[in-house]
Amino acid sequence: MILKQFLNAKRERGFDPDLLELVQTIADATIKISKQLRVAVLHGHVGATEETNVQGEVQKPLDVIADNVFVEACQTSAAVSFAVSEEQDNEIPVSATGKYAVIFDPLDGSSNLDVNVTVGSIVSVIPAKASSELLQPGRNQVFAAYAAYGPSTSLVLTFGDDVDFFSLNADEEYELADADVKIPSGNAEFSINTSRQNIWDKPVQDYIAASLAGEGVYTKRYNMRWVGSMVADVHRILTRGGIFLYPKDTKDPTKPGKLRLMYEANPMAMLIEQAGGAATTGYQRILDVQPEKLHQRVPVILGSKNEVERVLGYHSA
Ligand code: AFP
Repeated sequence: MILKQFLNAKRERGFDPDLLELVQTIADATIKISKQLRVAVLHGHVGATEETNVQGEVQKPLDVIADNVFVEACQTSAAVSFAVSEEQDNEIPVSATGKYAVIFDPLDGSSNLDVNVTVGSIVSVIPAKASSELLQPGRNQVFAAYAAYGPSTSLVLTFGDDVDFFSLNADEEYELADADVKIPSGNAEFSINTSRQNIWDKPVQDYIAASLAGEGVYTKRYNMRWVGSMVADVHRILTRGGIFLYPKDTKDPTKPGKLRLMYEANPMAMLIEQAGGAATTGYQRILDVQPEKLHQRVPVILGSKNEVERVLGYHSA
């Protein structure tokens, strides 16, 4: 089944046609980005620009290209009130009659671009007519998705009922590869940047130490994987289980974690929960965090439910 047919079936089941059309537009934007990525080296689009974004991060040419693709896609849809991008300081007003805000990281993991490692796009859609309505907790999302640009291009999405996994076929159309995806439990594998170990929050230090030792409830010593593109790491966990952590640390007290709430943590948390997993800051369910600003950062711990519960056990000990 291709995405168009999947969305038609949703229409028949009473989903908002404007939202479904918007999702097709978002999917088309990711196909455009996938095509650009394939030829990026040949077009000299790797390396850095001379610009930095609102996060203070150096922009890559493909960050800018992907951002333009997303913003232009949003601008073609009358259903969109605002576009909010990692690459833009402020929200971009789109249509005065729009009812959905599209919040996105157009190209996540872009420091992996120069070495041809999987990167992705992450998207969240919330109901919002006015800019005063943008700072909503993630539980209000009506749609979340990521595209992973790897050996194949994957689109994984949820409308809040289940999680469906599409793969780009030879005709450049998204074809359903797996419906109602559920995260397996029991995969003894964690994903964390261990170079920051000495500054992690103490409960996370204790959890990782115990899982490495294979002590107590841990029946074997854990394995580690870290791509450094959240999309790739989350896609692996969604597929075979395990846990992803970018915890609170002591590096900079003004930054409670590295990842951004509204266009990284929230959409991933919605997908993970819908797939039967869990997502927390260590202290609160991610989807219940009340955003105070668009580019807010938050600690992220997500993956197989039993594993996230183990980490939470160290926080409440
Ligand atoms: P970039 O987009 O700057 O490459 O950052 C990627 C990211 O936001 C997320 O996708 C990764 O999980 C995380 O940062 C990697 O962080 P480290 O640089 O600490 O490995």
